Amino acid sequence: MRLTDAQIAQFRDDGFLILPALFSPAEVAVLKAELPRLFAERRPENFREKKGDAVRTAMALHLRSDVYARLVRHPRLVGPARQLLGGALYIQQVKVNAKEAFSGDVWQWHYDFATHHGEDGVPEPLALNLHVLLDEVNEFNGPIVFIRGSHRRGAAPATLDTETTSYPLWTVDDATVAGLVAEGGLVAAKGPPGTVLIFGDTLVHGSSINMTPWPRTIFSLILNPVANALTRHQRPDHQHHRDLSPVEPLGDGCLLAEAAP
Ligand SMILES: O=C(O)CCC(=O)C(=O)O
Repeated sequence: MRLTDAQIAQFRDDGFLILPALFSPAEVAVLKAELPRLFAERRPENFREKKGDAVRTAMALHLRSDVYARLVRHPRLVGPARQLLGGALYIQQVKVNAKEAFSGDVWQWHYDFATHHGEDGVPEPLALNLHVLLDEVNEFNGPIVFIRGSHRRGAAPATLDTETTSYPLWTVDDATVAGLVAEGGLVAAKGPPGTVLIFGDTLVHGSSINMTPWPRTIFSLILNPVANALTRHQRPDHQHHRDLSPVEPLGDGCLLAEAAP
């Protein structure tokens, strides 16, 4: 899978790409079938919502599931990342972010590099966040909202918020968000299951609560150049993996290969 020149130009301009239905319904079904078992596990990699017991984010899935071990090497994710970044990339973080029906909580306005730099000492904002929507995401069930062009501002001021949700996050203040929104506007990252989102490390984004009857789960893979690796190890491995082996893509049919009889 290769991005077109127009898609690369759009990524550079907007700071993100939305690629509808890149994974098939059969592939998404294989990915979703793993989640009940993974979410049921009581372990530090599963962060639960502040209120209630629902899983908010489940990490290190490629080390907990053969299916996700193949997804992190999928050419439809690794191919575009290599095109945009070049060179050797390591698997920095792997998770599924869930928003359960009626209760999925907010992700405050933030950009990922604030955490990658502030917590892990990553030198430059080069990492890419590659998402696969595992449910239909619409305007109602808590889509990720991007501030178009906000990546161009670079690293905005950020402060660590340990109160709002169960997951500590370096967040951007309201005045900065207002200015960025006035300049670039907002885009809700909606689409059918299998849609891929790609966004960079300084793009400001967030999502509101899910007050609908429709659960929303999204897979996220962060790939970072080996040459730009973490320099601090204060967070656990599942939040920023220490294995800097360059990721090598598998074949395009890798998700369905083992599912076949
Ligand atoms: O799942 C969400 O709504 C937000 C996820 C997010 O902000 C991230 O992966 O950086």
